[in-house]
Amino acid sequence: MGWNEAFTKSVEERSISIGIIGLGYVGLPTAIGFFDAGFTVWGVDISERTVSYINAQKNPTGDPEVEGLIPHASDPRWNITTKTQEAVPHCDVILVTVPTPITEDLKPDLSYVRNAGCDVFNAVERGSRTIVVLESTVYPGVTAQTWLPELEKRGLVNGVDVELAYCPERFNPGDPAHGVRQVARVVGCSSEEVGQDLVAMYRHLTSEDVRYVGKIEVAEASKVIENVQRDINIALVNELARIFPELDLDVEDVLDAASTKWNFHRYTPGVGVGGHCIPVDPYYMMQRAQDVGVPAELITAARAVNRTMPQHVAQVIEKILYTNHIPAGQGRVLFLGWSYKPGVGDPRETPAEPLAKALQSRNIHVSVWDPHLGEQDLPDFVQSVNPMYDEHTSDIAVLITAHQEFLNLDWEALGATMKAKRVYDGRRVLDLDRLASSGWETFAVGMPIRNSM
Ligand code: SAJ
Repeated sequence: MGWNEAFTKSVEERSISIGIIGLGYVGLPTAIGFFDAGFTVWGVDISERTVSYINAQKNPTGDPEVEGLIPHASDPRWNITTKTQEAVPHCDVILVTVPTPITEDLKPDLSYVRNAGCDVFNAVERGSRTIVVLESTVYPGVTAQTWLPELEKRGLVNGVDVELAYCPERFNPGDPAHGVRQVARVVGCSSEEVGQDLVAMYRHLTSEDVRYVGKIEVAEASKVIENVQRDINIALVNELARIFPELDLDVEDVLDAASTKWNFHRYTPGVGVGGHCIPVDPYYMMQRAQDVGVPAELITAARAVNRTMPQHVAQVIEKILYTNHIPAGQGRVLFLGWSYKPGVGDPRETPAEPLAKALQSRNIHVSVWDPHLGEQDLPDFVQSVNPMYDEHTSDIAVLITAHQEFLNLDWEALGATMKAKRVYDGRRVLDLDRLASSGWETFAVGMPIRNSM
């Protein structure tokens, strides 16, 4: 079981078996994708709940991409277990799709990657050249730094017992146009032959381009800078959203004008940057730069701008309440949304949390309405409401997440539940002119505070 010269032919014949370690937002769609492409799949997750949900064909993640697509547990090509050691002996290739979060002190947490590697290496057959591919987002050097020592401890050799490779996941939650079957991939591997064979395999998963890019570190670096670039671009517009209102300019007017230039890349200011990718991956790059003594000044500064956006917005909201003569300690705010991005119920790293905390520290009460999240998904220091039914008497509604439900909202109905018809568009997606014409006081991130006070 593993790589050999006939691997490409085995891929074409679908006679190889593929293991996926970690069946979350990335691993489960990947397992289903390779199953649908005709391969035998062994999926592993440490969570009994996840494994039992999948074996009952129930969606364990809430990710719409897998809804109704989980194969039946009786299919011999579909094997789901909590035991890595049960799956590994059956697999020629093992993909590791486990989380790579950051710690409280903003340092990379590689424990999931290390532990998953150890579980695989403990069960791999010596001399099998089992291909082990890390897909989680890391920084250049992590695959070697984290896994090679574990191989050495077990007397295993890369190129003899295993073939290590890296193929970053590029999965966009809640975006059917960019699921695991529709995104381009890159493969890094110290052996070009193995790398090219992995390209052949991944070409059965995605309809987009797949290419070998050289050694593992090239692929690791490409993934992390994709998200670093995005964080920096968003930080620019968030910084401009703080500057232009002081110049009595609406940042959105300026960005719309600038966007008429052919190579201006349009981003949108907001209450902050959430998710398990964009606000996390830069810390991986910063760590690596620090390791080699080259300061990542721009990356660090951009992160600081985005991370403090909630505090900036809290100051603006406090000012709005104060200038509307709402006594300190009596202000009430209704969050429209909590999830870090529209269309999904995902609270990970959501800027709503630091914003709510900043408002609470100013004795401002926060109620939250997010149709994609339940009360159990929200922290206990906010009040979960559905304003159409629950008393909340808020002084201002703050749009946190551009869920479709809020873009199509019955604003008259919401207005009737508010203490005053006041709205702050934290994502610059509302038609503020239309709202103003129906009696709403309108405010927004990056917009000068013009309305009558
Ligand atoms: N955001 C802004 N302004 C923008 C764009 C995003 O404030 O102009 C905020 C969002 O509200 C959100 C956060 O940034 O809170 C992240 O948004 P995102 O659209 O980047 O969504 P993610 O975190 O799901 O990013 C994923 C990433 N995909 C992978 O890592 C495989 C990212 O690389 C993709 O570029 C992104 O989806 C995408 O293209 O939508």
